[in-house]
Amino acid sequence: MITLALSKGRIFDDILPLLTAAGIEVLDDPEKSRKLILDTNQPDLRVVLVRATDVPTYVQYGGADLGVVGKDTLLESGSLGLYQPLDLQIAKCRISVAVRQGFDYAAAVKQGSRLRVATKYVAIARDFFATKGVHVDLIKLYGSMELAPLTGLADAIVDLVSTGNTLKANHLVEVETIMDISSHLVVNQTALKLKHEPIRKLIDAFSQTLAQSATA
Ligand code: PRT
Ligand code: MG
Repeated sequence: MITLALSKGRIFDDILPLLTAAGIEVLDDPEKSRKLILDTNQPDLRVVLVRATDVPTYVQYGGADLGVVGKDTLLESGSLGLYQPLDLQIAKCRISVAVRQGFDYAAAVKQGSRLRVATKYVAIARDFFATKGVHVDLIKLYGSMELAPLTGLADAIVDLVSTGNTLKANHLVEVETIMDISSHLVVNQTALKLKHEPIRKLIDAFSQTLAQSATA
């Protein structure tokens, strides 16, 4: 049995076409069912639904053989010795610095005073500002980062952006892109050895589809 860890929402929705192209059909709709273990049309493949941030942990400890996870989550968790064979090019977004409209970010950075930055991505933010030589006080949040600059909790946030609509709706502007983000396939190293054949088959099926859509 091969166990694939996915998170509900955009990653699940975006991986479906890749699964379909590989001949895999998930037999339950996670938005309708409360099941956490979903069967597929392949008797030896099942899907487990976990929080996006828990996917690397499940795969690291073998609770799942493979998983699909955003590069943001992987970088933030330190990637834990997982084999990362494929960038699946799904759930694309970017991780950016944003501030309140009218806040002079360039001046704040140039002045060399400490910038207060709120984020869920403390490791990514620390690396980014350290490389730039900007002194920051990082404030760890678990959600609604957009609120931080509006309430005076922070000068800036580091958060994921896709359309930019959420920033706009909260009178925030993106001032720097830290990196582009997409979701990657991660594989448990032991599973890769012990279940080499079916896992290899799945990786090959995904990469074939990706190669086809790249040339299409
Ligand atoms: O939501 P939950 O707390 O359960 O967990 P999660 O946020 O870790 O999971 P989920 O499903 O929201 O995100 C999973 C992965 O999707 C992330 O790790 C990213 O790699 C990827 N992804 C792609 C995104 C976005 N696009 C995205 N837009 N994750 C979050 N967002 C947020 C963004 O920060 C903003 O708040 O969605 C909101 C809408 O974005 P705009 O710019 O389109 O308005
Ligand atoms: Mg979310």
